[in-house]
Amino acid sequence: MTTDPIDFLQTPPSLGNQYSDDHDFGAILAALVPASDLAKWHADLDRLGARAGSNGDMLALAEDAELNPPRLEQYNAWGHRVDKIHTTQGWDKLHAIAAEEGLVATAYDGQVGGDPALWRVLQMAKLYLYHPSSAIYSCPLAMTDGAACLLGAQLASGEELPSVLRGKMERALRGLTTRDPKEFWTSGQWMTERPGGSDVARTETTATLVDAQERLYSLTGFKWFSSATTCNMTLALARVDQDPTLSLFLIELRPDGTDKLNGIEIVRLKNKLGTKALPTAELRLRGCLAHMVGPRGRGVPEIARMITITRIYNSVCAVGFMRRALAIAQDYATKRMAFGKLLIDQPLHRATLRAVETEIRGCTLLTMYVASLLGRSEHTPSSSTMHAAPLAALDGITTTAAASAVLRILVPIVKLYTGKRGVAVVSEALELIGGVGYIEDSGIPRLLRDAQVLPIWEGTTNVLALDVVRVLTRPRERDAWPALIATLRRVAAKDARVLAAVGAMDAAVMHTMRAADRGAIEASARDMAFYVAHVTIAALLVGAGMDVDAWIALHPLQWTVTTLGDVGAKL
Ligand code: MFK
Repeated sequence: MTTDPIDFLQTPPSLGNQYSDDHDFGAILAALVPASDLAKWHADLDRLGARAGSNGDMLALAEDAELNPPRLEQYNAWGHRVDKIHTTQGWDKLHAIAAEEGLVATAYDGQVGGDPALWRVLQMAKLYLYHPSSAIYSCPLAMTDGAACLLGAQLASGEELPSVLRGKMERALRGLTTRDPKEFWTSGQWMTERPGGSDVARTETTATLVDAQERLYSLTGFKWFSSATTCNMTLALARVDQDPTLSLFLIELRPDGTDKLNGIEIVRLKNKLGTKALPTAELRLRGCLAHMVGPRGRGVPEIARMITITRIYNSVCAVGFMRRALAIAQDYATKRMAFGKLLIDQPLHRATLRAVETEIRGCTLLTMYVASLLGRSEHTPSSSTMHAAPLAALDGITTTAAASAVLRILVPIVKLYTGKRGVAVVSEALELIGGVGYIEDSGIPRLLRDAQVLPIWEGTTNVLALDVVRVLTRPRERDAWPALIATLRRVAAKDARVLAAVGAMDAAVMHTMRAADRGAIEASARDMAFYVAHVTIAALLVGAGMDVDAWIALHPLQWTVTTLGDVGAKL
């Protein structure tokens, strides 16, 4: 039988099990976790990997959420203000799946068993699988986890709390970390205001004392970017009286259990470039009742705990998107013929796929290593983890303090690097698919639009690069850099080239920090951060026994000017 050429129809790409098909990810987990623990996690990860693929249930739910974006009903037929956000079944079911799969709970409830220092690795592995098929339900989960982390630390701090507030915090923590979809709470994180997205010190929202004993305040102001206003609670920054610094507040959005909002008006939903399924709103606060959490005037350092978590989520989401775009491009390359060969057999196409794969491997290893450090900053690792997890055995980070020091410098690095590379990698993969990759209902353009939020949300590339400079210069945080260098030396010990690159990076960064001109230091911050990311990833690849040559071919371990213009070259 012959085929009429005008009848040609391309077989579309499809997605298999997003866990078991991803060999690099398996190798990365094997470098971070003892084999016996990984074997116990296998069924859990395999099930979620199947749910996220073409034969699973999640993609149809995400499609429903994307095609039926949230709708704000501000007034009812009788003219009463109702401020109700309507979401679709797909979005609501993705909430339920997040709870059932323990996307947040895995890091808290101990259900997985084994060494608690490893729970974050499993949790972030699940997020990596869930996120690209979730229509960005991962965004509310990031804030939910950040809030759970912050409230948990506050409750455990030994600080005397008013009984009503303690009860509310405990109830919130239970809701944020449950696996029961009906009881599962999500949290917001209200920082951004009209005068400041990055410079949160410019917050205009004011807090007026209502009841000193209960630490109860009334908040008035305007929050400019509040994602998932469907959440149960939020943590918000506000200024008490004329305080020079901000305080942190816990707000229950609908405290009486009805739809009635707590002194909050939803002004409008944002019309964003991407993340269309996610209800992001502008809010006016008028007499919103809120409890102060943490010491007065310490709101920014308090919310920094939450930001650490959301920045790690951002990185996992970036590598999840990169991998998804590559998975589609790889499968397509085995189905699409051009110039007499399948794309996968075309040398240049294949080389481009390999370069993309190399970038993703490096980004994912760095991200999951940071997840392992987060776990070890929360729980002292057991001796069996330190012995049997290959990278932990090499890095020798056995205390929560040591893990926290390295984490402090690597969180802005991993966030800025993966956020930025995420857009480039997804764009490259889209190009590898060709014209159909540019067509809306292929679903691929959505990946690119959504990836573009990642270098913005939770701090832009420049803001994070300047955070790295602050860590390098702030006396209290100055142990972070030497801790990172010592770690990388241990991890890269087997490879003389990479070991030399770690030494050269230490010298170059220290030299830069000694420059008299603060402006010159700041102007070089971004290139420096990229350089640190490249060398750190090379060291981790050596430690994990993965292909470091391909990485170095892509990123020679030198300080290069990555920004537009020549600011870095002036140094
Ligand atoms: C996914 C879908 C999204 C939908 C669309 C959304 C679009 C985007 C919407 C947004 O606006 S997202 C929000 C973007 N904004 C940010 O993420 C905030 C960026 N700004 C920063 O990260 C600033 O560096 C920060 C607000 C954290 C601090 O700036 P400041 O006010 O200059 O504070 P400073 O003086 O650096 O630090 C104050 C204290 O906090 C210090 O402690 P001490 O008082 O004890 O010395 C710092 O050590 C501590 N601190 C600051 N950053 C920290 C930290 N501690 C730990 N980790 C950090 N990262």
